[in-house]
Amino acid sequence: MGKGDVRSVAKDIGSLKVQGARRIAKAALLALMRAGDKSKAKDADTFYSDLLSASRELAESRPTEPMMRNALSDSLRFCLAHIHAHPSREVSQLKAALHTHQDHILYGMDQAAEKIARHGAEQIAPGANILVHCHSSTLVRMLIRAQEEGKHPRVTCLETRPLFQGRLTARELADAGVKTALAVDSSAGSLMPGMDMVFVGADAITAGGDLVNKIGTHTLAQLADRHSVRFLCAAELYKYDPLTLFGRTEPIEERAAAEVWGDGRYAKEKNGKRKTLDVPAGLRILNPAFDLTPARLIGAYITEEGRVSPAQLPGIAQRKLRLKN
Ligand code: RUB
Repeated sequence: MGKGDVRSVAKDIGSLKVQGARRIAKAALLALMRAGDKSKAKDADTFYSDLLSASRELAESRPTEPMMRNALSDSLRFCLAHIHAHPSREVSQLKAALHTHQDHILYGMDQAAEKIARHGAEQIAPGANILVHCHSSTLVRMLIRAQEEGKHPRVTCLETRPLFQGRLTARELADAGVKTALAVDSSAGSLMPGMDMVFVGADAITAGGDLVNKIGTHTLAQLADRHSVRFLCAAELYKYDPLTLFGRTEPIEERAAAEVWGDGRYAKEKNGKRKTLDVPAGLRILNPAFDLTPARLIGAYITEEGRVSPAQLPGIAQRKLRLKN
């Protein structure tokens, strides 16, 4: 099975070469598809266990990504169901059926993103001032759609330390002709009174309707609440983490200290070259990648099924994931 491919995609996800829940889920699913296609297994059981180990390796690349886990689990479930339903079929037939199913998942993700863009654009008033955080492909698509519909939103992107994904958002929006500004994260408090809405993406949504998204999202939600600014989240239902229904706490990824310490102003010149100052002994650097915004601070989720409240979302998502009828 294409282990190398799986390993390198897992590495790209872990290093944020591939970032954002949707891109991560797609990259992981494509890696699993390629791994399945290349499998040399002669029987269905071996094929399934190969698929399972590839899926585990991919799922472990970033801990706070239920969209990836849901897409991988969907493939595994399909594979098992197919083996049970057709025990005498050749591995080649199983592979072909799985491939078709995975194509279907990928197509569904694109359709969902398109629907979210349409539903989200409806929420945007002409000329609205919108504050956004980090880089969400779902949100970017929606803002560009609003622009194409003639809404001409004015979007302010927060830089999103330490890895500055907000700059990526700013570039994509500016390239698409959206009126865009870029601001440092700590300006959020002073910018908030001038905003009509805050729009963010999602990495995970819990059974209680809480949102896990890029660190700083919770602060924005509190500020929005204080200034009576609408706080919305663009999220495909695949972001729901079904395990939280059974008491699992969504893990918050802790990333490397080097991302925070970096080589910003705390760098010194040495022989004409910039050199990062060493981290002082005993200094602990905190770098949680995500935080949790409680459901009560979220105005609505914009999903492929339309605008839903945080209380409604878990039930709707459970139906989509076929956890209930
Ligand atoms: C990205 C992030 C995004 C969500 C949603 O964090 O928090 O808001 O993943 O993205 P990171 P999308 O850069 O650490 O992956 O809408 O593309 O799924």
